[in-house]
Amino acid sequence: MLKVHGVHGSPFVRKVLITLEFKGLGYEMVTQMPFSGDEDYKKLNPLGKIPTLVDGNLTLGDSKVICRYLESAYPEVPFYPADQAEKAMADWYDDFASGPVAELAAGIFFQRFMRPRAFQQEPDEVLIANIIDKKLPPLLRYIEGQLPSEAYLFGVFSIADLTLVTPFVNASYAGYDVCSDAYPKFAALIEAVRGEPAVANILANEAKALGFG
Ligand SMILES: N[C@@H](CCC(=O)N[C@@H](CS)C(=O)NCC(=O)O)C(=O)O
Repeated sequence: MLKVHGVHGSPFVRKVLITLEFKGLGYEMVTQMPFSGDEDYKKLNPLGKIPTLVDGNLTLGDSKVICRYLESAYPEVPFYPADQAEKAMADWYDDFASGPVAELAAGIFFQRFMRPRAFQQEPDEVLIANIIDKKLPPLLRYIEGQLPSEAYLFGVFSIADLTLVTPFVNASYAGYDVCSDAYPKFAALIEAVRGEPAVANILANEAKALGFG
């Protein structure tokens, strides 16, 4: 059986779990905390990052690589666009959202969600304001400009939509929601993606794991 090493709450683990759920693939989740310095885990993934996928003899790190592999190895329920240009755009959105966007969303999440809970520290609201007021808006304007007037990027729900949305699930746990007045298409996309059955199922598991459910 496929194994995913990671924990709920990571935007990267979430992306892999939703891909598996969407494709209807069974898997086992092996709890692995990030930043644990676990030397045994580093034998699977020398970077120590989550997620890692194990499929028989294959061990893969990096959520984008994992989702790409799942699409090639288990193509019955496609989660990537078929068109080559759209597929390339999906990869680009994945890099864009997993890099700078996720970093900023994680900044809000870390300050407001993790710091009080894990370290009993107050969030740095100056740093958060700098992210929300200065750093995020150019990236959000780019996303808004990429979106069609209705529904999903490439007609039907795909990894491309998921990858843009998943960092903002973390930001929403920390009380930040994309403003629907400023970014109406992206706010609508986030709602639509959250309503997809595969996403709602994983978010329900995540809510339980994080103590919301
Ligand atoms: N590019 C990687 C990023 C994974 C990542 O940064 N995961 C975080 C948890 S959300 C992590 O494991 N951080 C621990 C570390 O950086 O040592 C992916 O897409 O899987």
